[in-house]
Amino acid sequence: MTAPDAPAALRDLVGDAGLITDPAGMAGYLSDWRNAYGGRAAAVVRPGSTQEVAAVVRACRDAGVAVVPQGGNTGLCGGSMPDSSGGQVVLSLDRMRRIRGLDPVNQTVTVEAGAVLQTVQEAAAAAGRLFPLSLGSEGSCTIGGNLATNAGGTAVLRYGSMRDLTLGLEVVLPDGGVWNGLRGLRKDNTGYDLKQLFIGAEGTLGIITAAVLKLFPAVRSRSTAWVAVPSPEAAVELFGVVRALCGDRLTGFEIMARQAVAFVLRHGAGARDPLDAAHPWYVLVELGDTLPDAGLAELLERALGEAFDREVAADAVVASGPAQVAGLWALREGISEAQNFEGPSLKHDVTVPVSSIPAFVAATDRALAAAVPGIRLVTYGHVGDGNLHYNLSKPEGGDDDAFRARADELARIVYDSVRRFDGSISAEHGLGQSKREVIADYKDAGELELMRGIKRLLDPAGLMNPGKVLPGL
Ligand code: FAD
Ligand code: 2HG
Ligand code: ZN
Repeated sequence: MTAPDAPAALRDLVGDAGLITDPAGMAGYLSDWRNAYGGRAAAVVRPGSTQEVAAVVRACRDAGVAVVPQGGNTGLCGGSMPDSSGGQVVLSLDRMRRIRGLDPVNQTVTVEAGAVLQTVQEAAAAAGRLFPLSLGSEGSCTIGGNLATNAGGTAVLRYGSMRDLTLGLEVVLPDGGVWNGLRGLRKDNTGYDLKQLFIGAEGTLGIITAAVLKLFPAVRSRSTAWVAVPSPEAAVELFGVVRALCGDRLTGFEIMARQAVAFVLRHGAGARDPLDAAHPWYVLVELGDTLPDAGLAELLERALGEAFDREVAADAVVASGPAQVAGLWALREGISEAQNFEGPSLKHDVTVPVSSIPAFVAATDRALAAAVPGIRLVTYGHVGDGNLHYNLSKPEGGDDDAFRARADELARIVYDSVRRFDGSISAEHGLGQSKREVIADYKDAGELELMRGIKRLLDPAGLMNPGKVLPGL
């Protein structure tokens, strides 16, 4: 098989249902959800089983054809897109969506990589359990993509990111062999923890076909508040107050600059401001407990009382029912989409220690405002994890192309500031193609060389998602 005759050879392996070659059918697989990245492909192949994935990978390896794994295509760094050559094959997991088993006693669920996150959450709920990963894209993103990007989201504070939620993996390796590491063990000290190599590798080391994931007791009561705070410093102090009082009941702590909320109020269907006056910053706080009558509203009121006494909260609303809870979360989850209506969103998914957030935001905002007077700073994110989405929109009425042309310069401003505060330039979205060159300037050269060594060992021909993650490879 060579790139030009790949379609016919692959059809023999996966059948008609497993192969798309016509341009209209492939279109949805060849651009990402906001049209920020696109590519061309020799074919889109959709295997229906692990054995078929292995056969496809073997055929591509023998023919020297590169393979680009793809899940729900909701990633924000172009990791699931082929290049523009038309010679690569996109391997979609969208026919591998089965829940292979759920063990309520072991508190685990075994799922195929193409399963949509929301269906896994629903399967857990039906069994009286919780699968806690929670993202704005959960109706489309897949477990394979969540694993390959080590997805985070809004519940990391309490439950950890995908790395922490995974006990076992099944992976098709770049040579077409299958590694069956589908173990549901919470303790296994028999050498290197190989699954962690594939989690966060963004498809550069192999194709994840299934996983054993951790489940937790269902959460039976929640209390949610929308809090206006004067500054990021106040938000961090509020975090300390709530955490000290509520401990592990604190499940979410999200910060939003007024600019981010203003975009949702402008573009989000039915969005309305929960408070009478505008404030510079907001925090969405959520408590959860396994008891149905845990007294969370009283606990939250108590924490807010302390926050008002310390003047770290200016105003607040505690949601009075599920509709209001959903409305508050819609304001937070709607930011990513709302920002798209305002021209290009220059995304920076950064992390610094929580204690450094106030000084980091002050310094970075100053530098960006000096570089582009009138720039709109759409800063928000998982502040309880030290993770901010430092997203930038052009000045009101500005030109899209002129703003986009300054993307690299503005990224440098943000990333240099991240470095000064001992942070990382990717907290949860990964490197994909967007950050694969710039990472060379912000990550230790020795660490990158170790990563390249692992890549060469597992994928000597460099055919597994080339052009992603690793600079210079
Ligand atoms: P894709 O976009 O298809 O792929 C992502 C990467 O994983 C690519 O490199 C691809 O090659 C690789 N990959 C996919 N499947 C496999 C597989 N089976 N084996 C090996 N490699 C594979 N991310 C967060 O972390 N936190 C958030 O809060 C969050 N919120 C979001 C909100 C919105 C509205 C959107 C659009 C995105 C958000 N994301 C968030 C980003 C994105 O949803 C996640 O990165 C998600 O985990 C990607 O899953 P996917 O199935 O869409 O993967
Ligand atoms: C979120 O937290 C996501 O909403 C998306 O990680 C962030 O669009 C973004 O930049
Ligand atoms: Zn996020």
